[in-house]
Amino acid sequence: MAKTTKPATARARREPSGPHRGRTATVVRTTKETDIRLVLGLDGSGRYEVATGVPFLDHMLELFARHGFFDLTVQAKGDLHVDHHHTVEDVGLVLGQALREALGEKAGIRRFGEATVPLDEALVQTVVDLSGRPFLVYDVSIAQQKIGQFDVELIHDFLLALVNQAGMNLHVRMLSGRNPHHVVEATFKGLARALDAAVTRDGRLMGVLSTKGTLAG
Ligand SMILES: [Mn+2]
Repeated sequence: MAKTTKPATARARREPSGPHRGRTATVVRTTKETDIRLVLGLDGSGRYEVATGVPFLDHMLELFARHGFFDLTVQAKGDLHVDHHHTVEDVGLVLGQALREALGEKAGIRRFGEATVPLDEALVQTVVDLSGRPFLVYDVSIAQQKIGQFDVELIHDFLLALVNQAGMNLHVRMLSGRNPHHVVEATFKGLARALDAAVTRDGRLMGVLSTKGTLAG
């Protein structure tokens, strides 16, 4: 009896495939609390493959990649039986390391970027300077402490870790907002848009955009 054979089907790949082009960095970091592998491509197209075990963080990282036109792969295994804190903070830390590494000497980049992003009632202004000097101003107050299982306060910790490792100045200012999901989502979209602008190369630039001659901090 003839066997029925299924025709081979071509499966569309949604995840990033092939080598990243342009400025990229791969960071692997393993501690007793988390095990993280992250690949960042600054000259990407917004492709992502994110699995941190924290669904709300995945949601934020995915829209960060999409709206910043970054290619981003994140695989994280953290001690989620303790809580989300180590995983969220360490993913921020590793993303910051990757950003710093991918930028290298920062020659030819525009350095500054800003975006004001709405989501319904929420409006968040995000300003970055890839100065090499870590500083975070996080002027966001949300009454509600949880987004589902996610502790809203962890966003502050994520951004602090990111800023410290990337060596960047970041101001996040909530101009209006009520729903924490909206506020945090507007923050990540704004961060993506501001960073996309700041890492963009300007053909007029020779070397780094600094009269000091360095953006190493
Ligand atoms: Mn959402």
